[in-house]
Amino acid sequence: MAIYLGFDLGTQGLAAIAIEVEGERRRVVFQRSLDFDAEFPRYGTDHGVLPREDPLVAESSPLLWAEALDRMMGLIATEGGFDLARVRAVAGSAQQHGSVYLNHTAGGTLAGLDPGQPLEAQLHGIFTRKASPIWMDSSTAKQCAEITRALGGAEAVARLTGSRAFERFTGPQIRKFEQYDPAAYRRTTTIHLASSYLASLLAGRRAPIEPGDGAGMTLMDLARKAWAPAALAATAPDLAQKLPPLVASDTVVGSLSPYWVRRYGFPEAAVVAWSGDNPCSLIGTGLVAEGAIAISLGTSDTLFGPMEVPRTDPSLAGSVFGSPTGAYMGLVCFKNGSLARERVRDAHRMDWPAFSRALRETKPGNGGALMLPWFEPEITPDVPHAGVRRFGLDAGDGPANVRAVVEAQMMALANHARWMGVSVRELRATGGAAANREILQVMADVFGAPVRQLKVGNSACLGAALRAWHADELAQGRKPAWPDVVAGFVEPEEPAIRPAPDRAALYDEMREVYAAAEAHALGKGPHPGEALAQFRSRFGTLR
Ligand code: XUL
Repeated sequence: MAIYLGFDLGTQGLAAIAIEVEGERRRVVFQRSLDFDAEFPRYGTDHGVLPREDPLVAESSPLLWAEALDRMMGLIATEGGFDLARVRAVAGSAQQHGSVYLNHTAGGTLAGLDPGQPLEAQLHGIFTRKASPIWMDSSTAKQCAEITRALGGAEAVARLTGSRAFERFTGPQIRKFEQYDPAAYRRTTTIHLASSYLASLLAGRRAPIEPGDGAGMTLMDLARKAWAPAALAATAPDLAQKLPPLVASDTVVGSLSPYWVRRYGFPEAAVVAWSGDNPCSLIGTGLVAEGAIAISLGTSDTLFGPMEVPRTDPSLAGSVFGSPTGAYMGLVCFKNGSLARERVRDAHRMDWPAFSRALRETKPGNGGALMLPWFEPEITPDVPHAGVRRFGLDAGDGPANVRAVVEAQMMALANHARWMGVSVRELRATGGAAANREILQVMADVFGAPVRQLKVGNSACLGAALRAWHADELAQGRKPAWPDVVAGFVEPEEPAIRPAPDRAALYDEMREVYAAAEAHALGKGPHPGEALAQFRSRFGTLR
């Protein structure tokens, strides 16, 4: 029976999954994750991010990612519990936007890796930039403004690429690199995304980029799924020569290189183009047709759903990426996800059970106490400098702060997803915090819709494995329909977490108050004091 492998390079760790498929028989046979801070302490990362003085800069190490991939392949070989010869194809998911910069020696090094030596030890000479900027970086406001100006304004950029120029997107990051270290930029022969870099390590050659992840670069013409010459010209010189080609998401880009075959005994299985974690999660949550949305509660909180034709967000807060199905996906991304929840948990010396208890023991609406949870600069809305705001909320009141951070996150998700125009009948929840039913209860109440957990918690990793299978079927001349590919893996768990009917009016009103507080904090509206007082007079007694 065939086995397909999926990897997920997250911000804080690397995960892998193996699925077994034959006809109607589908099951997960192996799942494992490696935490960067705990398992690879010599890199000195904090939650997967290298220490930096400038709070706007966020970088990680491409060597760490390679070492984690090597360790994971070894674990699959020794602890997978299946005959490696059964592995037919491998695909991956990676945190989006992050980039890796290689010199002219990379091709030869990757093709000639010595299976007797660890991978990481052989890669030191291939980089023109030691650290990789990642999606949490918000240091490129200047470059975003320059690119936006050159392309005729933010609306024009969004029309062309699916998103306005965001600071974390790869194009502005490349421009910054070229401006700060033009000599190293000139020495760079290939600029990879984290996804295409890891696919290259597996295939032993330069792997292409696919449109799901390519759309997060401010460099791709979304409608044509091709590099946009005007965007490349607005970003950095000679960029066209440095970018790998764009290929369809279901492309087999090579096979596992001799390194993996000889070092661990893998077969020459197909390596399928890697994609971003959000596009892979779309598949792993079973969202292969328009009309439903999922929320991923991970290092970033994201809300996403499939789109047949791209509709861009008039407020320019959201993004449109390619879907691995060949269609599109809408996405809203929040930087203050799990790390903000952790900050509140830690500030009040709680563990996760105590955090959940705090949610159970506090009342919906929090008696009109409100938080803007900007522990880090925020992506949605655009908040360039960190700063938590509290309205009627005592910073020392642990349980109230727990409810405030979760209610704020859910209201922000709901408010900023309106542009996608999807009437939410049901939500699928994924990511680490989706295991927490109390958090999902707040989600259900705020959205006024049932929330379903999924059997496989890491939907990005599962989505990668399903993409491997789908591409392998195509390569053999079959035409598997996406609903058949995901069937048996993505059915939500029963029972759903249902919204309490008496909370609908409360959260409808509270979402308006939250929007007013947000607008005020951004200098776009009056103090929400009056709106809050009205809300408290109607719902405050619930405390
Ligand atoms: C999406 C985004 C994050 C990263 C990390 O635009 O920046 O979701 O993909 O998960």
